[in-house]
Amino acid sequence: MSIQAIVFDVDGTLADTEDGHRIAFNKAFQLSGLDWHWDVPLYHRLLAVTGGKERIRYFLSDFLPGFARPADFDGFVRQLHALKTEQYTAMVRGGQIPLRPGVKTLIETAHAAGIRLGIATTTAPENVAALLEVGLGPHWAGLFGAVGCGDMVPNKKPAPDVYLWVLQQLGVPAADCIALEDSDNGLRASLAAGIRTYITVNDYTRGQHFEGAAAVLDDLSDLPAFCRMAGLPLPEGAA
Ligand code: XBP
Ligand code: MG
Repeated sequence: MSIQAIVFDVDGTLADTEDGHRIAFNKAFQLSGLDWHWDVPLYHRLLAVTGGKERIRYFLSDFLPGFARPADFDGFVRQLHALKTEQYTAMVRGGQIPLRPGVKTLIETAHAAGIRLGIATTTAPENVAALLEVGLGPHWAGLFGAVGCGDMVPNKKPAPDVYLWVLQQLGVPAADCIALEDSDNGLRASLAAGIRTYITVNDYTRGQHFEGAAAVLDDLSDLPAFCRMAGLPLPEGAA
């Protein structure tokens, strides 16, 4: 059976975003008068937990247990994360985080060939909209049959929830779908949903373990080679 749908992870896959997130977190901490600073080595460790709000909680529980938590701790985390999202979307809209090589052509080629497209991400919906408005144009949402993100599902990656939700929305069985991911958490989620998954690594995920991936690539810069491997229609003009 030919591929009926492609489901894309966002952070690290559509674009190399994670250091932008790290910088946005640090800006939000500074604006909030907090003396916290997430450097690259620490952020590598914090990425074990998906979801920005969950990551802040993980940082406080495992790296800053002495922090005096405000009475409304949930509200504190929510407001801090909302401030971070403002910083991050401003960076994205400023053009600082472009789509990775081959991504735009893959999306446009697959859409033109009638393949259903989905997004399955842990990041906030505002971040998806900013990244794809800049990367694909104002009508980006029309290219996707389902956009699963952030708190829409009860359990974030590595749980399969967001992938199962997207498959259900697209009405495509997992066996007729492929996924594109960048991280071990993401791969565990897509494999648990029964989806054949291709990995494109980045500096934050290169050293992770990807057992079960259909292939592990540096990126999609040789898009015709990827399309042949994955059984996808070739981009226009590809031999
Ligand atoms: C990666 C994540 C997200 C981002 C930060 O998402 O785990 O939490 O690191 O974004 P993806 P938020 O599933 O796209 O790889 O602060 O909005 O969560
Ligand atoms: Mg990712």
